[in-house]
Parts: sequence; C-alpha cells; structure tokens
Amino acid sequence: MIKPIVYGPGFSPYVRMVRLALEEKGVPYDHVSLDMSTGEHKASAHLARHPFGRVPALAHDGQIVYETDAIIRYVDEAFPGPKLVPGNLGARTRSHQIALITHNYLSESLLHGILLTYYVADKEKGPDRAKIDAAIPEVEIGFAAIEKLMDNGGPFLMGDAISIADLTLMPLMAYFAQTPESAVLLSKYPRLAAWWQSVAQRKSLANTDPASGAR
Ligand SMILES: N[C@@H](CCC(=O)N[C@@H](CS)C(=O)NCC(=O)O)C(=O)O
Repeated sequence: MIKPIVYGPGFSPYVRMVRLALEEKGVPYDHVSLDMSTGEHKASAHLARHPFGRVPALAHDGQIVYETDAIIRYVDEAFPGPKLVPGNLGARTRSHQIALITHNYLSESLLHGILLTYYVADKEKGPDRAKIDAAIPEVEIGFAAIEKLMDNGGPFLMGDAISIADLTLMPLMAYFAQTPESAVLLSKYPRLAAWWQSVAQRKSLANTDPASGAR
C-alpha cells in the first residue's frame, strides 16, 4: 500500500479530522507538520499542494487533495477499512449535513468565536468575554441542529458506526471540552454530551492528541 502523507500541524482541528479518518480506517500514513508561525503554509512548496495556503493537504500516489471534507472522502474510497461515508442514503445525507454544519457554521462560532478567542487571550486580561458571549447563540443553533440530525440507535452520530460526521466534529469538541463554557452548554444538549462521552476515549483521538506530543 502506498502511504499517504498528511501536511499540516497536529494542533489544527482540520488536520486532526483527516488523521482521525486514517486512524479509524487503520491506514498507515506519514505526517509532515508545517510551521505556521514562520508561514511555511504560505511558502511555494505548500502552495503547490493547496492554492489557498491552508492546511491540511494530502499527498497519495501522485495525487494531491485539499479541503478536509474532500480528503476524508478520498481516504474512505482509496483505502480499505471501515466505511466512513454511510451506504444508506438517509444516513449519508445527515452525516454530510453534520460535517457541513461543522465546516460552515461551527468553524465560525465555536472555533473562531470561542476556541481561538481562548487561544489568543492575553494571560492577564483573559479572553475577550464579549466575543465569546456573542458566539454562544450560534453554537447553540449548531448543537441543536446536530441533535436533530443524529441517530439515537448507537454511540455514534449515525448510530452504530463511526462516520465522517463524528470525525469532523470530534476535534472541535476535544478543544471545547477544555473550556469553562462546555459544561453549561453541553448540559442543554444531553444527547450530544452523551455522544462526546462515548467517543472521547477513542484510540484515534489519543493517537492524534496535540497535547500529548502528537505533532
Ligand atoms: N476549508 C478548509 C479550512 C482549513 C483551514 O482553515 N485550516 C486552517 C488551520 S486550522 C488554516 O490553514 N489556516 C491558515 C490560514 O487561514 O492562512 C478545509 O476544510 O480544509
């Protein structure tokens, strides 16, 4: 099997989504972390992989793929292992909707509004409280929407099997779980909270945990 290469730093939730897909399928891969603090993601070598200078990008068998959702779908078809895109039309559509809610709405409210606000916070002044408070209603819309779309028949968002929906949401939830907002907010969405409890200990998350030295 030709090993794919994932480009991008391990702290990026998008890079982690792709790595989770590879981990869950049991695909051996190489990981090349880029130093975003020195602009390595905007250098010509990476622009050749991703014209917008973002991460992740995936190289495999002469192909370069960018955009996380497209990469995960490529990985799912190119490699053996458990299917990440459900075969059933209803589940496939709902898992796609959850992935797109995460990319298009939660990336703005949860990632930029809350998580990155904590990340860039001044140590003494603390985070920009107004920015976090303004983001919460939109996060709640996202969480409520995901609860409506998720399946109740198993531990995963689509029921019995892990899917692209779980892999897309897990990296954001892993960061969110470390914030003071998470306990209050997740208590309003008990099914989402139960989902997070059941996936939080997965080996794929441990293997890609940026805090434990996984680059
Ligand atoms: N739509 C892209 C988003 C990827 C993305 O925004 N990645 C961030 C890191 S988490 C990035 O590359 N930021 C660098 C920049 O915006 O210049 C995808 O789904 O792959």
